[in-house]
Amino acid sequence: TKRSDVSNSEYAKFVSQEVPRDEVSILNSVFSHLAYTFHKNPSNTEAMDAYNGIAFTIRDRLLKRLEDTDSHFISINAKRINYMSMEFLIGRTFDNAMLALGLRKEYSAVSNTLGFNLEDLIDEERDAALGNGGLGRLAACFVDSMACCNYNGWGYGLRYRYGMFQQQIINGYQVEAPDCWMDNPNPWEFPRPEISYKVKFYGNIAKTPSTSSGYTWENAVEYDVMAFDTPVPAFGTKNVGNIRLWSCKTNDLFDLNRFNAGDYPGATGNMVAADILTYVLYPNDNQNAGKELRLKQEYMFVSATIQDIIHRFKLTGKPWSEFHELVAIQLNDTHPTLGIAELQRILVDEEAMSWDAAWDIVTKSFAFTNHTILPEALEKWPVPMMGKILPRHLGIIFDINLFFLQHVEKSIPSEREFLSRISIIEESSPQQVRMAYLAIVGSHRVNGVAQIHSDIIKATIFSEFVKVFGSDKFVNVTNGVTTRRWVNQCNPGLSALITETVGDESWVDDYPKAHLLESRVNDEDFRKRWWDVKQANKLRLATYIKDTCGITVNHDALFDIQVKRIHEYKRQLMNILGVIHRYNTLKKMTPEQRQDQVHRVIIFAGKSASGYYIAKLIIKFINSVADVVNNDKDIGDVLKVVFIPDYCVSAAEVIVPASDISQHISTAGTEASGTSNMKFVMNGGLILGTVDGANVEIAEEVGDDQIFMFGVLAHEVDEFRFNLRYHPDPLDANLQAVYDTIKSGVFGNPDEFNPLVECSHGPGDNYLVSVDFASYLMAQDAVDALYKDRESWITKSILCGSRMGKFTSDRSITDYAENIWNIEPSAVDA
Ligand code: GPV
Repeated sequence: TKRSDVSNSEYAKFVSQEVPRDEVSILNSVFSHLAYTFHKNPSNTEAMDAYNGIAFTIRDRLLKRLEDTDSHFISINAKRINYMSMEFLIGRTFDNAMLALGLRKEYSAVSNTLGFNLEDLIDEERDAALGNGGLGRLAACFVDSMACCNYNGWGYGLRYRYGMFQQQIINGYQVEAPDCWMDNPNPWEFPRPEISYKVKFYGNIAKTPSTSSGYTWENAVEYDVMAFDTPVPAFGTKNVGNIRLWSCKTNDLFDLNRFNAGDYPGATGNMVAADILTYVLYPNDNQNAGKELRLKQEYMFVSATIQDIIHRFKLTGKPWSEFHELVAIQLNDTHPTLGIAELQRILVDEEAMSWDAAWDIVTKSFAFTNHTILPEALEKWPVPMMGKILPRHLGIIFDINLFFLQHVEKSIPSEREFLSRISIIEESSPQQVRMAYLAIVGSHRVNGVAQIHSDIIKATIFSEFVKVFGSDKFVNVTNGVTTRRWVNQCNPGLSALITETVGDESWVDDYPKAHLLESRVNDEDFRKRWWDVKQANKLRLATYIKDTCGITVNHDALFDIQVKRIHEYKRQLMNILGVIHRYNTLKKMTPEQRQDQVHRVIIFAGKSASGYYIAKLIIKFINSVADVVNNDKDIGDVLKVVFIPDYCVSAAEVIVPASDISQHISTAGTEASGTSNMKFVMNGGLILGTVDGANVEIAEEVGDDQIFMFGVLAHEVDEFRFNLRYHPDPLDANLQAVYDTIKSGVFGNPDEFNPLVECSHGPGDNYLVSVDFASYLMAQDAVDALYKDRESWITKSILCGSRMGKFTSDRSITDYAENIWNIEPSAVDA
């Protein structure tokens, strides 16, 4: 008998067994991992060991499902979505996986048997923080939803050794420390050394008749890039998703001869050069730093991914003409746009395809999501830099551009000016490659992430492309968030209420069912429990604040929360100026009047890009104001200001369920969507926001009355900016009083904070803080008034929570599947 026959039949028997789900079997597998994976027995098992031992048994169970899912999709030749993203902000996996497998109770009992509380073990896990903010978290929600909705979808990204930096607050200032998340064993990844590809940089292009395109890429530096798979647990289905992350193999780059000669730096130089490619995630959100190493990261990511996609496609044995029927590639912003040039290069240089046939495949496979209109975020690469690192790709991009401009000239007779405006190459000095333009030209669909944003990109930054390609190429897919993590996992109290109302847990992957909550809005007992759940979540956050900041806050106060990346356009500055106004107002009152006011805890959290001077100054300013307010005996509990350090996914899971109000107050037209706004409202928080991003659609769904909206509208912004520059109105008296307080020096040296004064009024006020300030304060007054009327508040909170069905990422993914990917779901156990 052949080895394969024996092993295949035995193996078939083995894998057809269900992995046991009972407590005793689970406990035994935990013992086995403790003993044989980690060299531990129950007497020397610490919390970290217990977490690892348990997590590895979950890992086993996930891997089984991952295998089953993969075989299933291969067997039916399913089309696959390849979601390409430089960021996946996953956070923790442990709790999420237990809930997905439906084994949380069993694992809780097993933890107790080992002498631990499951909640404490959950806190042993380090966040996987491979992303900056909304864009990276969206990618994580999307792979969750693809798996949950039974789509054949994989995420592709980079395995950064250091994720998003850890933020310390020292003397009020942000200080960055490396995020050493790989120091512990990671139960959630599977190294796949057998899956590796060569990725090339530098070198030169030679004309050779031997290739069909006539070009070869010579003298390049080559690296081996290898895969690490991260299974994505899915709730309510046996499908499991996958995020494939790339990293360089470095061992064979060690130079033994140099080492033997005593040249240690020389011996390891090439290893370091390869390793450093995936050392760090660039900590910029909505900002393009243009660093050479980042371009190399992007190309390494893109090249390995496209090669992997092609490899899988070839296994199907189908002709190239069917590539786009089996492969969809979604570009999460422009960061993976080089994939367009890479696929074209492989097809024409290595697969001997004609330019036009290759280009047809490329444009039918790729689609592009835009996440911002902020000019400083739009990626551009200098032509000389790209020519040095990726000479062949630069040539291909010039050709793509040439054919594109020729097409435009033919179809719409246009002047040179028009052509230079839409050219992929910006004629600056040096020339620059406009990545968003390349992404549009190389894709069959382009989408924005909320209706207002999709409308704005068509009318502004991409308007010329609408003329060229027609309006239908540009679509909207409003963002969403996974209800598995952002309701079921982070808010057990609320989840129990929804489950009781719906009758079962089906709402977790069918979120529109939460609308049934509305039927209980007049039920006294239900209303009380709804309120109690919020109070319990606020108590949990108060404890977290005590532990992380040492500040005692009263959980009966109104919790007013703004947590997100620190950015001028998000206007944390307007928030803190409003806090100073509140402080001034309270100071003028008698003690009796003060006690009569709504007590508030104002909570901030968020990281600033390390080189973003104003954002860092805003953090210092918030902390300086907090110091004064929190230590003012007159104020006491009436007002507290808190800056929670090191905002991250696991912190958000404690913060989000605890809001009464959350603020989403970007200057109209600047926030593409926002996604935390959705999470807060799902968890029964009301929002105070501008008419921007997804706030607009949230208001449509929950009703204008349920939401506190203020501020100028997107189409008015330009005119206000113009007026601030040339015909400024007199300054609002309240804002002037706030500036006077700052200038009096109560918050510290006023010179230090002067740049913040200068960028919040007059010609420096790019984000219209001074324009919106008065209406912002009015909206805040309305919040106070409503909070005093507890019954009305509870009604609004329930109505909001029940009407958020649209904002599950399952709906977003279904929109993508139907309108962009043209793909059907298929369950592994169906
Ligand atoms: I471009 N976004 C982000 O987090 N980082 C970025 O570099 C860029 C965009 C965000 C937008 O700012 C949010 O409005 C949006 O909700 C999110 O992407 C997901 O679409």
